[in-house]
This record gives sequence, C-alpha cells and structure tokens, in this order.
Amino acid sequence: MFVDVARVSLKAGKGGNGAVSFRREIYIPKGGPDGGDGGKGGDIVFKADKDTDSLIDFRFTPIITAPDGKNGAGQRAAGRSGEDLIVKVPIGTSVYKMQVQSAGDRAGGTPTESSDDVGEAARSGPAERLLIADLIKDGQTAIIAHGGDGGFGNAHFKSSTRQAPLIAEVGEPGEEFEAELELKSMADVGLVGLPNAGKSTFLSVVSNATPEIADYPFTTITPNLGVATIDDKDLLIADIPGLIEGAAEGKGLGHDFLRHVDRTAVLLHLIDVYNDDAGESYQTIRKELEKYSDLKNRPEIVALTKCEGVDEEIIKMQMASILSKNKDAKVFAISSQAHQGITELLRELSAVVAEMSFSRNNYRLASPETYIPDATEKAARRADVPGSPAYDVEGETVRSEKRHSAKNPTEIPTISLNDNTLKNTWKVEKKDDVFIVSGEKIEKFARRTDLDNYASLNRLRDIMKRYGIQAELTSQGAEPDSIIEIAGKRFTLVEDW
Ligand SMILES: Nc1nc2c(ncn2[C@@H]2O[C@H](COP(=O)(O)OP(=O)(O)OP(=O)(O)O)[C@@H](O)[C@H]2O)c(=O)[nH]1
Ligand SMILES: [Mg+2]
Repeated sequence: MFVDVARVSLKAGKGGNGAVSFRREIYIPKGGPDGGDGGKGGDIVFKADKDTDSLIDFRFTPIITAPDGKNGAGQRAAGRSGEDLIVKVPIGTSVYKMQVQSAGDRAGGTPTESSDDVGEAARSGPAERLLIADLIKDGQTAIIAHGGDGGFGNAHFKSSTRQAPLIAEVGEPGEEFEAELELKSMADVGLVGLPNAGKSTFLSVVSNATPEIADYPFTTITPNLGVATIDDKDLLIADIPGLIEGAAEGKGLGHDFLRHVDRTAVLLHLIDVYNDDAGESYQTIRKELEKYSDLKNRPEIVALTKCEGVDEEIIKMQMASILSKNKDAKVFAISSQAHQGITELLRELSAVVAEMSFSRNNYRLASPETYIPDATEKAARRADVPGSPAYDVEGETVRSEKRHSAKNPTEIPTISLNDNTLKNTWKVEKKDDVFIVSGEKIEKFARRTDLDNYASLNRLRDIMKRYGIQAELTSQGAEPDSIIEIAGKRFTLVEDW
C-alpha cells in the first residue's frame, strides 16, 4: 500500500534528575557535595533514507518514544543519556508539528510541550501545522523532538555562601507533540492533465517505469516515478492520477496527489488531441492547479498527445485554441505510441530543469521561506541554552562544558546578542488570581526546578529576584501567598505560605 501522509505522536526522552549527595570518606567527616548530573533524554531524529519509499510504517507505529536519561548519583557520577532514536523516512518527507491553540492560551507565551497542554488544547481548538523539517537528501537528518536536559547535581551548586547545597535540579521533560508527515516526491518533471490524456503512456515510453495504462479514466490511482535520460542527463518524472473539474473540492480522485509534483521544476501538461476543444481542457486543469498552492506559477510545457496520423490542420487548430487561453504557452505535438516529437520535448524539459536549477531548491522545500537546519546544526544552536555563560546566574557557578557540545565546533553559529536578549525577556500576566510568568529562560529554569525541594524552589525564587521578576510581581499586586505559575509549575511567591 502506498501511504504518503501519516500522523504520529512523538515523545522525546526526559532528562535524568541531578543527585544530592555528599562525599563520604573515612577520615573526612564532612565531605563536599558530589551529586552528579542527570543524563540528557534521547532526541527523536528523522533520517531521509533512499531505501524507504512510503510512510506506511507509521500506520503501524503511530507512537514514537525516545528513552529517558538516567538520574545522576553520588561521587559525581553522571546519569547515562537516553540514546537518540533514529527513524528512517523516505526522501521528500516534510514534517509538520501540529500546534493547537487552546482557547485561553497565554498571549505571547512560548508554546509548551507538556502533555497536559496537548490534552487541554486538543479539546479546544483546531490544529495549525508548523513545518519543522523537510528531508530532501539521502542521509539528511533532523532532530524532530528534543530530549530534555538532565538536571544538575548538587556538585554544581557549591559557592562560598553555600557550602553544603541541598539543591539539585530535576531533568527537563522531553518534547512531546503530534506530528503530521507528508511525502512529496522529489521529481524534476510532473505530469498533469485530464484522465486518459496519455500521461502514463508517456512515462512508460520515456523511462524505465511500467505504469498501468488503459483506455478508461483514472487508471492511475497512485503516483508513478520513472527516470528518462536525454543527452546524458537524467530527469525524474512523476506521473499522477488525472485531474477533473472540481478536483479541489474532491471530485474524481481529488487533488491531494498534486503534492507529488509540488517540488518539480516544470509541469508537463498533456492534452489529448482528440478532445473537443484543447483550449477548454487546458483551462480546466489550469483552474485546478490554481486552487492548489503556488503550482500555477510553476514553469509549464504543454503537449498535445496521440498526434500520430492526425491532420496537421486539426493539430494547428487545437494549438491555436490553447494559445487563445494563454498566449505564452509553449505547445508541442507528440505521439508516445509512434515516438514522434518525444526527443524534442524531453530536450525542452531538460533545458527548463537546468534553467531552474538555480532557484530549484526553493521548489524542493516544502516552504521556500523556511530554512531548516539539519541535526548537527541544531545541536550546535542548542549549545546556547544551559552551558553558555548566558545561562549562568550571578553568584552561581554552573559548569557544563560537555553539555550540548556540537559535533563539529567550527559549525557553531554565532549567537547574536539579540537572540540572548530575546531569551532573557519575560513577562508577567495575571489570570484569575494566578500570576503567570512566561519567557524562554525563566521557563527553562522552572522546568528544572524540583518543587518538592525547598532549596531548589528558593533558588528559582532567587533567580526571579535577579531577573527583576519579583519586583514586577509585587508592583502588579502580588502578595507573599500569591500563586505564581511558570511553565505550568505553581508555587507561592514567598516560602512557607
Ligand atoms: N493512439 C494513441 N493512443 C495513445 C497514445 N498515448 C496514450 N494512448 C492511449 O490513451 C489511453 C490512456 O492512456 P494512459 O496513459 O493510461 O492515460 P493517463 O493520462 O495515464 O490516464 P489516467 O491514469 O486515467 O489519468 C490508453 O488507451 C493509451 O493506449 C498515443 O500516443 N497514441
Ligand atoms: Mg495514468
């Protein structure tokens, strides 16, 4: 079975908790803190693979989970990281994160990935698709869901004023969300036309493909791919089911399969020379293409098919009819059966493909505006979060040389001041009687805070003070016993209330 769309639930690994532990040695009664860090949760990584050609596996495994990181232990023993889970997908797979805006969503708050949120949101609003990766080259990888960072053990929190820290962080939860996968073929040329126009026959004549061919409409129900060679150049051609008037509204086989010509450099629009009016046929298909994304702007070549033995006059009349609808149309007359005009047509297609190669990668991406870094680069970007000096909070020495180290240090992009400033920003909003604090960095701290550990919670309160959040809360009327919520975690403004 050919499957080109699939829904999956993804859950990356949770980070392990940091340990609270003190050194015990025979002659040293009061050893220093030696609690090790929790291990990072496993990422879910998608990898484009040339030997995978359908998304069918996702129908059988709709839930994908990466392993959690292990907790840290005494003697600075770091917890083992959860292993990344590599999932193979066909080349041409676009991955969309389903984002659900819940009715009472916090304005401007960064979307959170906790399971509660997904559940709440699923009840309230329609999902929006956000493109998060587009895997178009064999071997290309992308981290689709990030594992949570491990929490720091108390060995990290030793400072002159805090000789015996009881603080350790909990591990962050891994990202968890629903994703939609869409397979869009990587063809150079896309065949479009009414049913029975001769699309599959053309493919069978110019390539190694052996599609089904018959004298009735809708012979083709799933896309066929074939490689044609012209002047030593290969052209990957996609043959799809025929379109009819109203396809966009679901008539015939609908128009969803147009996704398989969505990345092509050029469309080859085939029209049966025996149609009553080739211009009308041309217009019908053009209207359907217009209703499907930006395909209407794709370079197009038109060819009248089945022209062997047809009167020159009739061919001219049909061509004129097409030109009356689009004076710039490039129209060929061919016969797949008699091999007439095929070479010239392939040559023209090849020229357009070559011409388009400059801007082509745009077409090949699911969304040209979206730049999607691959896994290595993303890992490098994450080097920004805990571990970089920006993460450190005054008075606290947080060491984390190894954390998120990029595989190739030369690839680490420069992180501009703006990025960090943005991460440091926060805001306070009052909803009912709860003060909700949002902001990338403060939420990250909160996620790593163990609310059951008073020392950890006080550290979070300290950080809020340093960020000026405490002052803002007070000015907005927060009392010592007011409830503060950050990243879904709730606690009182001041201890013991
Ligand atoms: N005489 C003649 N018949 C042709 C030629 N090309 C295709 N045909 C016939 O046209 C009919 C339809 O051909 P297909 O290739 O199945 O058409 P299609 O566009 O793929 O049709 P769908 O898959 O239903 O959309 C078949 O009976 C073919 O034999 C040609 O060059 N000359
Ligand atoms: Mg066909």
